[in-house]
Amino acid sequence: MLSCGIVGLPMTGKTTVYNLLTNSGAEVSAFFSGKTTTNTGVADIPDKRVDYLAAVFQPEKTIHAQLEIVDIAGLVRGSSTGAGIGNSFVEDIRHVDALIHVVRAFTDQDIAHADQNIDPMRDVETIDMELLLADLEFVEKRIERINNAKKKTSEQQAELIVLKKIALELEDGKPFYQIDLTAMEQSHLQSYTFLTDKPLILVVNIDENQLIDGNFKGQSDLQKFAADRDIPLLILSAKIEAEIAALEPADQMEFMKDYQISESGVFRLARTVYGLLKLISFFTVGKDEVRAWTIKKGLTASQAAGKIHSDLERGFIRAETVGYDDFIACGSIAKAKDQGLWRLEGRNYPVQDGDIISVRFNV
Ligand SMILES: Nc1nc2c(ncn2[C@@H]2O[C@H](COP(=O)(O)OP(=O)(O)OP(=O)(O)O)[C@@H](O)[C@H]2O)c(=O)[nH]1
Ligand SMILES: [Mg+2]
Repeated sequence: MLSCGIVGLPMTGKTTVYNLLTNSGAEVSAFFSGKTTTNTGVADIPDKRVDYLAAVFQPEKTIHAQLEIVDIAGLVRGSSTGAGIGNSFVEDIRHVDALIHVVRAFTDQDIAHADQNIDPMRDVETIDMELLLADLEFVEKRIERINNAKKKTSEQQAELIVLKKIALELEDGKPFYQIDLTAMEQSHLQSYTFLTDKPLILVVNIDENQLIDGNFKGQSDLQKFAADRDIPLLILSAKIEAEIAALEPADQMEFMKDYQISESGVFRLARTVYGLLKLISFFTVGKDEVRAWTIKKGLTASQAAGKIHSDLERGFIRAETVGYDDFIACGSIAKAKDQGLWRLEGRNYPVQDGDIISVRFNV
């Protein structure tokens, strides 16, 4: 399963966002406790198409696409120089596929800010720096480990040269994704991942007044920063969304209308992650189960079949396929067949977002 890590300064609403995404009740506290608990959970990716297919097929089980979400404690500034509780727990998100950075814009006298006043742009830069320092520390540890080896293999010697080059660049303030590396150099890094190499989404957590105003202090700077770097920026109020999520469905709609929220920010967030990771969904349908499967865009029919079961890839014959929109237009598989919209696709067919697929196979 693909995964996302949530980062940010302390007390920005990370765990509140995590709870919304994963529908769980991890502890949020109004004071900085210094605890470094990491929460791990699974988020269903909301998808109206899945809900519709479930309404049509009335299956026993409906399974949405899923993402793993990892929520760590707030990173503190300057921990590399020994400040506060340190940031070693950031290693809990080294394996994730993307990062969600929750930035505080909300004002609340009762919730202390790590840097006293509200300044989203500064906070984004602070966290960028902490991620970079975490990468530097990671590289330095590997360098030290190789240096401590009694006898270095030629492989290790080559790796050491690459690691030293990266360390110099990181020290210069260059995030990993901007460092030029040859294919040869990259080949020595295959087992490593870097925090400053991961796709990133910025989530600005606003308060009620800012939601009503449609603006927060520093918004245009942040929007320009994100646009220049091609970083998706989402603005939402975690607190209001949490209040809405606690209501009965009928009241939820009412509440959202009041705030002129057309769609839950957490829905938007889940969708943005999906887009950022270049993921698409295909569906399998039936009486027992309607299910969304997540694949990277561009996978072929036989590779997609392999996601369901390795036997389906090995013994792949054909993928019986109908596009979601075609299916909706026809209303049933039988009608789609009548109208020639139910296609037989071969193993190299690139699966499209929304394809409803039934794999013919033989093992
Ligand atoms: N006023 C206001 N308070 C919020 C909002 N989002 C979260 N909070 C409050 O801020 C406090 C911290 O929220 P958390 O979600 O635990 O924040 P966190 O970023 O996970 O904090 P750490 O894990 O300690 O770094 C809680 O009291 C929340 O209720 C918001 O949008 N507005
Ligand atoms: Mg938290």
